[in-house]
Amino acid sequence: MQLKTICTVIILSLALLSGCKTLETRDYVKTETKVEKEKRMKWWRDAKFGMFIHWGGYSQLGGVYKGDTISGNAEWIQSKKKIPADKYVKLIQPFNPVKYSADDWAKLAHDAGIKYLVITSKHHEGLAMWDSKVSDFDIVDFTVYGKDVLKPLSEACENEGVRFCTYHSILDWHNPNAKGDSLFHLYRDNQLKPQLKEIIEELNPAVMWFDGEWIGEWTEEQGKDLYNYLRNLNPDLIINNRVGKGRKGMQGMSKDSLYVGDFGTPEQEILDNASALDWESCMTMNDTWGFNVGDHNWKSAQTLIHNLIDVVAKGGNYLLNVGPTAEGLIPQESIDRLHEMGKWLEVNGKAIYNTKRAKHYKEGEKIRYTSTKDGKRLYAITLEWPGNELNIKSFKANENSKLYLLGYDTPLQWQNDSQEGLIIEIPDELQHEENRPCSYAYVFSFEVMPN
Ligand code: FHN
Repeated sequence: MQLKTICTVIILSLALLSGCKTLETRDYVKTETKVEKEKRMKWWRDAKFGMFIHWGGYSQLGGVYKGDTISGNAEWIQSKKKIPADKYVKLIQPFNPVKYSADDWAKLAHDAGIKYLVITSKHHEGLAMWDSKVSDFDIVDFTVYGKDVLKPLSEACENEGVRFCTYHSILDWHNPNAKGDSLFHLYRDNQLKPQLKEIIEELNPAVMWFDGEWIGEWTEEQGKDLYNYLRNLNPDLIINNRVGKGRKGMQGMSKDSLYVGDFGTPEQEILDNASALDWESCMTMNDTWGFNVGDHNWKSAQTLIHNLIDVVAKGGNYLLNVGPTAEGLIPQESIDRLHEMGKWLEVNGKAIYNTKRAKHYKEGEKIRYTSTKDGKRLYAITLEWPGNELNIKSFKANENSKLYLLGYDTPLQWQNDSQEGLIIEIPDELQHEENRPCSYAYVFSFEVMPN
């Protein structure tokens, strides 16, 4: 055989082999090992705090239709007001968020101590928020704005060290094929899956967060198929449990471990107790996900910080929502609260990020616990100022441990009392609010006595 022929045969064989490789698909649902899963989930488990962003054509309406402001979820306005599809598209077409700055949003998230951001790539209304080649019903081809918003945000997030993730609705009010069993496969195969492939290839989200899975057309089997399809495109991808049918109503945890998905998704609530399963509580700051001009029912910064602490002590993540306006601005009320959270985390982040559940997650109503991964250091987080003395019954400090209030340099005096437990003395100067390192909640850190 001539050298040229041999080379051609080798090149063709290699091409064939590499071609075969791309055709290989793995059933991740059935075959992923515990070690592989631990490795994949690590960053997410350590991150603890994420930002949810609900932004789409519905933001153009801001919860108002024909002069009437709806209460609650403004992203549902099309359904709540029974707006016919042809009329709805005309209402959202003028969407033109000229004040949108991906850099500002990513910086806001970063400064708030947020480690990952989950934005709606498509909500139930069906409008794709990136330049999709699969459909013209996207922000670039359909709205006045005519520009992609997700790509710039994914880049800005990367610059700020915030992981970019997407939310995607399985249900779709726009595509006529998405309703009814006989045509659903056309929507699934010609829009849903190709669009998700585009998102992975162009935006590389770290998490794909599904929703709208409750429709009758969607089955657990399709959920498993979609999960495997996406993981084969990006093996590191993390996917929530709403990709399948496991979610137990709003409580959001999966009915059992046979259901597909990497983490449970309690919505607008926090689990009553600690859980060893992966879970993330998603919550609004007021009473709506998408921007609603009439919703002023804002949770206080204190409530949001206490929620974050409670969730983390119970072993979960906190995904806190903002609903930007049609102009592309995150409401000032949300910005103010995120600043407060950032300030608190700047002082107390050690007790939140990279921690694990402690042996006890709480003591009474006002103390929560977290622990370093090695279990050697405990963080006792009090949800109110403890006064002159803090008494802890659930843990003792190690003999030679120094005990600190995070943000205050001088070690505190303490003793392990055989009857009372650990007693921490709090200096007089800290009794004055202005001398304390932070507000809202206080972290006492010490080496814990093993038992
Ligand atoms: O219907 C949606 C709602 O609009 C919002 O997106 C939340 C976020 O978790 N999920 C829904 C219902 O579970």
